[in-house]
Formats: sequence, C-alpha cells, structure tokens
Amino acid sequence: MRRPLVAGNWKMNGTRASVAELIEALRQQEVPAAVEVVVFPSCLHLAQVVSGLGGKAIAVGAQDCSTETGFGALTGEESATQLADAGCGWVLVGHSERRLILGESDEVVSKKFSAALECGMTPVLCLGETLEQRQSEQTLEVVGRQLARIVADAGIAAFERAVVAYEPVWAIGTGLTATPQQAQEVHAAIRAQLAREDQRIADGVRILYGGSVKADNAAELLGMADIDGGLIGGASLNANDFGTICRAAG
Ligand code: G2H
Repeated sequence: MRRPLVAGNWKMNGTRASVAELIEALRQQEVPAAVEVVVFPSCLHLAQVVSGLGGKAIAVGAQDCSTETGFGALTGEESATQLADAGCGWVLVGHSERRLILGESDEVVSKKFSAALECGMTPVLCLGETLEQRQSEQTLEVVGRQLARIVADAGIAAFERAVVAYEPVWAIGTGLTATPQQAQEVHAAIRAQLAREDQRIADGVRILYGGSVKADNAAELLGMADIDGGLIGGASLNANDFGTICRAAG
C-alpha cells in the first residue's frame, strides 16, 4: 500500500564532470516501476541533474532550503520557491549533519518543513538520535520530540504530503548500521506517534531508514514492516550500488 521510496543524498560531493558520469551511469540502471527514486545533488548541480535525468523516472530534490519562501535579501540561501522553479519536487529537512554541525534547531527545521510544503515540494523530515542518547536509552524520547515539534507546528495533515527519514546519527557514514530490528522498533514508534493523531495518515506515510545502507544490507533493512525505503548517502554515489538498493526495495 505504501510505494517504496529510495532517496540518494549526494551530500557535498561531485564536480560537473563526475556528476555527468553519475547521471549517465544512473540512466543505465534498471529500476522497478513500483519503486519511486529521487536523488539529492548539491545545489550547484541541480540544473545539470534535472536536465540529465529528464525522461528517466528519477526525481530530483535539494538537500536543504531556506526558512523563507519567495525572494529577498538573504545572502547564500535558496528558497523553496527557487528550488521548485529549478525542477526540484523534494527537499531534505533536518538532516543530522545540519542539526549537529550547523546548529539547526527544531524551530528552524520546522520552518523549513513548512516552507517546502508551501511551495508544493515534498519535505523529507530527518530524525535521529546520537550514540550518547541511544546508550542512555533516550532514542524514542529524542525522535519523538523532534517529530512532535513538526506535528505541532505543521499539523498532522501535513504528513499526507511529507516523508519521514529515521537516521540514527551513530550510523551515518560510520559503517555502523542499525540492525533491522533496531530500525523497525523506531519506525514503528514514529508511526504509532502519528497514528495517535490520525490513523489513516500514519498508515500512509512513508518512513525511510538512513545510515550506512549499502548494496549488501539493503534487502534485510528494507524488508521490515515499517521501513518503506532508504535514504542513502555514500552508496548513492555509485550507480551500480544505488541501482542494487533500488531493486532491493521493489
Ligand atoms: C545518512 C546517509 C544519507 P550514509 O546521512 O543521508 O548517509 O548512507 O553515508 O550513512
């Protein structure tokens, strides 16, 4: 009932030449029609990727957006208005690298989430706990608090047009992966929290797992009941690995 979704977060990687090669390699990949695929290149390469993947069933998103919509004096920012105009239908909000390294608060994440929706984009809301929080058994509390802030500000109906990604910080780019059972437990808790607001919306929302998903562990993770796809970092830079992960989701 929930269409599998595989998202590739290219992070701060790529040159025009390497992105051209990656586009060409992605175009060669067979992806089941049942699986929805979106890639998130650097802002610098959005236009190149939108035009390079044109005609392929791979959508393009941005890794971040401004809290402000429209146009104005905000040096270095891109608004969801501009990103949508550039051909992006999707945007990541609240990735842990932005929360922890760049100091984005729940308030800022919430504003970006609403800005994306206002401009007709699908926000992918990233949630996750640090290693210290997991070790002190605060995982569900931390993730629940991050989610509650968005539900309170945007309303549960917003989740009919949004995707959630659970990314344990300790598993991001470290080679450590949550076990399928650890991930499933948090995914189920996220869905239960949304279900307390609206069962139908909770049943329909897609919850992705992210954190060192690779070609060889994807099938097991994506096979769990409440894991509806993956947010893939490092492995999305290799078209063969990314294609394998997309096929595992189908
Ligand atoms: C988590 C993930 C993609 P990686 O950040 O967002 O990255 O797969 O490299 O852990």
